[in-house]
Amino acid sequence: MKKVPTEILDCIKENQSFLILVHNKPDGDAIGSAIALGKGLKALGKNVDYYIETPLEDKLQFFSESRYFEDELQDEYDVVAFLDCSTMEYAFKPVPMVDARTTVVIDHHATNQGYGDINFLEITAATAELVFRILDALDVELDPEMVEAVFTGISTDTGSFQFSNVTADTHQILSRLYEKRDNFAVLSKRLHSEKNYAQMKLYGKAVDSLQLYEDNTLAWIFLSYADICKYGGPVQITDDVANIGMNIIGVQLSATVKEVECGIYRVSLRSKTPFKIDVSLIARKYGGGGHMRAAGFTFKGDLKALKKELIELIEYYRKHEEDI
Ligand SMILES: [Mn+2]
Repeated sequence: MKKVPTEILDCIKENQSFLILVHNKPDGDAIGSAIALGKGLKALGKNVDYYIETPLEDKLQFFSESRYFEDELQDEYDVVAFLDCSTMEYAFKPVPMVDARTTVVIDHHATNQGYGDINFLEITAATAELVFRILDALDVELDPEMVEAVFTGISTDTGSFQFSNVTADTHQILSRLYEKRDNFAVLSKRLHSEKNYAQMKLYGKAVDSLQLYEDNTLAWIFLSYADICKYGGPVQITDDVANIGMNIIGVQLSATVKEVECGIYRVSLRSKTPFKIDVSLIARKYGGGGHMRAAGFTFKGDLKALKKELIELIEYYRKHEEDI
């Protein structure tokens, strides 16, 4: 494992009050990193506050430390730490922003330009890896909840260790976590597989609606407003519903269309390696956003025309395969 920059370690040793921030709609890595670092700093005798958007996703609602996420803040901190935020805009911040004598950025996104006074930026599988290394360098003993927090961060950002971002370092850290505890089976299941009854039924409905087009390269999933209401409402749709199409052999592009109000659709697009289809092109055209492999937008209009557009996108990439 590479060394942690000494500026980060000195900054922690020399300061007393810390505020921890993460990105909007916090995911497992944001929450895991925040809790591991926050509790680690507290173990060193520091004063720590969090400012983190709630409510958390159901699957992340088990950390007792999250009871401090809505505590009142001070006007000023020695250090404000931004975790897992590729830009400062992406962070969930108090308004007005508190004063910070020093800002620290700890992040693993390739696009991070380093907007802090001190930056610890490295392309790792998860920000939680960087937090683990900081705590290790400071000889902080991880308590059971910190072990779960680091595991949650790494496990969620690697799709349960299936993504291409997993490295030898990732597994070295995992090996250290397993020394602290026998197994992570229950936690893994909670983070990746478990659903409530309504979510599972909605998942089944999504599978049932699946259609394939264009030599089975386009997957199309449609959930009507009535279906969504029947099985728990619009907020209950999980990421794995959007990934159903991607798990079918031969599919290159997958669209999951959810009717969030009568005639208004939320569309999630996914594309699969090694096919070079940039789904963010379509999302941006309709005022949405995202990445090459995962993007989304709100759509009001003729779904047949949208389907045709996706088929044309696949055709375009097929024709230009060589020169892309
Ligand atoms: Mn992350």
